Amino acid sequence: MGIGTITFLEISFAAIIILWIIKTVFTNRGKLTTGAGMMTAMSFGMMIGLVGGVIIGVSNPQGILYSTIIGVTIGLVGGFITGLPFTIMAVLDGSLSGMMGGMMGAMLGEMILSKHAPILINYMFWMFICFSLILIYFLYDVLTIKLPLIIRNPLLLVTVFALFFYTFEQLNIGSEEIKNNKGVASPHSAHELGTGSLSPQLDSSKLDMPTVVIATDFSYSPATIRVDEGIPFLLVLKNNGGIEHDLEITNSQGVLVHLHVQPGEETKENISLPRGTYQYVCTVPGHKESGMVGSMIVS
Ligand SMILES: [Cu+2]
Repeated sequence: MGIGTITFLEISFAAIIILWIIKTVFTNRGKLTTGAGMMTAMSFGMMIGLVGGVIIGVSNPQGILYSTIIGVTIGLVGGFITGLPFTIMAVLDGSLSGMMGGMMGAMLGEMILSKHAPILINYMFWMFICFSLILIYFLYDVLTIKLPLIIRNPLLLVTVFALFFYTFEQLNIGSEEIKNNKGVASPHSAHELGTGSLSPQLDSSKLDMPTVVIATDFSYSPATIRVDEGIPFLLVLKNNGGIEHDLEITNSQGVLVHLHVQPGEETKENISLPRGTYQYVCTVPGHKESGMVGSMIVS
C-alpha cells in the first residue's frame, strides 16, 4: 500500500519545510526564548511523530509492536533535534511530545482499514503542512525577522491551495471506490447460512452483494458458505486477527481460490466454481490444524 496517494512532489514540499524549520531553529539559537523553544520542539515533535507513525502503521505489515517502536522513535528524534538548540526543557518537551504523537499515529495507522488509509494519510499530511507553516510564521514573529519574499508572496498560498485541491481530487476517487464497495462492510454471509428460507429476492441479491468471510486467530466466520452454481460472486476475506491468514480451495487440478490477507486488511476475488462441496483452509503453517477450516457448498 506504500504511502497512499502522497506524491513525490508533496514529499519534497514537506522535506523543504522540515529542513527550513530545523535550519531556522539552529541558525537563530540564543535569539529564541525558552518558551518559543519549547513550543517549537513540542509542535514539531508531535506533528512529525503523528504523520510518521500513521505512515508506518499503515505500511508496516509486521504489526503494531514494530509500528509503535518506529513511530515513537521518529517523533522522539524529531522533537529531540528541534529542542536541542534551546534548553534541556525544550529537549524534554519535544522528545516526550514526539513519542506521544508517534504512538498515537502508529496505533491509528494500524487500526484503520486499508481502503481508508490514503484519506487518513492525506489528511495528516496536510495538517502537517499547515501547522509547519504556522510554526514558521511563529518563529519569524518571535525573531522579528521579516519573512522572505517568497512566503509573503501570495503565489505561495495559491500553490498550497492548488496542491491541496490536486490531492483532494485524488481523495474523491478514493471515496468513490469506497462508495462502490459499501456492501463489503456489511456481512452478507449471514444470509448464506439460512438456506431453506431464502426467498427468490434474497437469492438475486447475491449478484451484487459480496460474500464476506472473516478470519480471526484461528477460525473462519462463517464456517459454511452456500453459493449458487454458475453465478460469479465476489468473495471478500477480511482479517480481524492479529496475524496474517489466507483462504485456499484446492482440488485435484490444483489451486482454485487463493486469498491472502494481512491483519486488519481485506482482499477480494471474483470467483465462480462448478457444483460441489469444497473445503477451504488457511495454508499458514499450523492454522488449519488450529481450526481454520470451512466449507463452501456450490449448488
Ligand atoms: Cu491463518
